[in-house]
Amino acid sequence: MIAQIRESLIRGRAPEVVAGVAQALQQGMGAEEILNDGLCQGMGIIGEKFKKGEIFVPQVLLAARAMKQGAELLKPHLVAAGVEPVATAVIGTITGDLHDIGKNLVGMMLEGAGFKVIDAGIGVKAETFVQLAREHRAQIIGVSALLTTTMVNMRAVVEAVRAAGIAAKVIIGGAPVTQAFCDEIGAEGYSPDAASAAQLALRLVAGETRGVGR
Ligand code: B1M
Repeated sequence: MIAQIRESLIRGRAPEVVAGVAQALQQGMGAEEILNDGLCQGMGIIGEKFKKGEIFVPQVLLAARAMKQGAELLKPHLVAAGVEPVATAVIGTITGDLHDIGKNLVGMMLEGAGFKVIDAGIGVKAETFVQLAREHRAQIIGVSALLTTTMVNMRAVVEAVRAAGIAAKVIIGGAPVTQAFCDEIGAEGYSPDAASAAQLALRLVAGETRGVGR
């Protein structure tokens, strides 16, 4: 069934993906398994095909739409309901970058871990992250980047947070981002996936000063 979801996603068939996800949930499959082995792996294959020039932007967009609709169905299963928020997190995709699927997953996982999430959207400037963090008294600022050309803009967020003197901790992630890059720009943490980003945020809120998502 997971293979079928992946295949439908690769073909960009959103209704099939939604039906597959619904069926998998009905049969008792875990939401994280469906997300990671079905939807995320499918998008990974799309990325490979795009890189090799086997498919083009329209097909990637169709797959992205299918991914979003499938993930939307999983959201209630990933998010804890009716719990008092542990803290507030502002999340967004860095300026110049419009990839938002990973960022949206991070948002879902943070909500699942009990955070109140303020989603600043895509193409978010450093000043906007700071302004929202101040306004909402956020303890975490989560920044996503998918392009090697935009990840460099993450440094400005760290610098703006320091300059503003706010207490929020900056965590970063996205396909090209690494722990070494995190250390280089002085962000408080990096994590390779959405689930570990939420765990990292929890540890930072609990008092850890710097961390790595595991
Ligand atoms: Co784009 N794109 N894209 N794209 N796209 C990539 C990123 C690329 C690697 C494809 C490739 O060549 N193989 C490549 C970047 C190359 C590079 O920089 N070295 C690329 C390119 C080149 C481009 C354009 C320039 C193409 C063009 O126009 N010629 C263009 C740029 C537009 C822009 O942003 N200014 C572009 C456009 C697009 C679409 C609009 C068509 C679409 C985005 C749709 C959308 O997001 N709404 C798209 C897509 C879908 C992709 C790929 C295929 C898939 C990305 C994705 O959603 N993955 C991608 C290839 C790839 O990554 N394999 C590609 C699924 C998602 C769940 O994973 O976002 O990595 P990801 O999130 C992961 C982790 O990274 C992590 O958690 C998630 C998993 O749990 N994570 C965090 C993410 N953020 C985090 C934050 C954290 C912690 C963890 O803490 C805060």
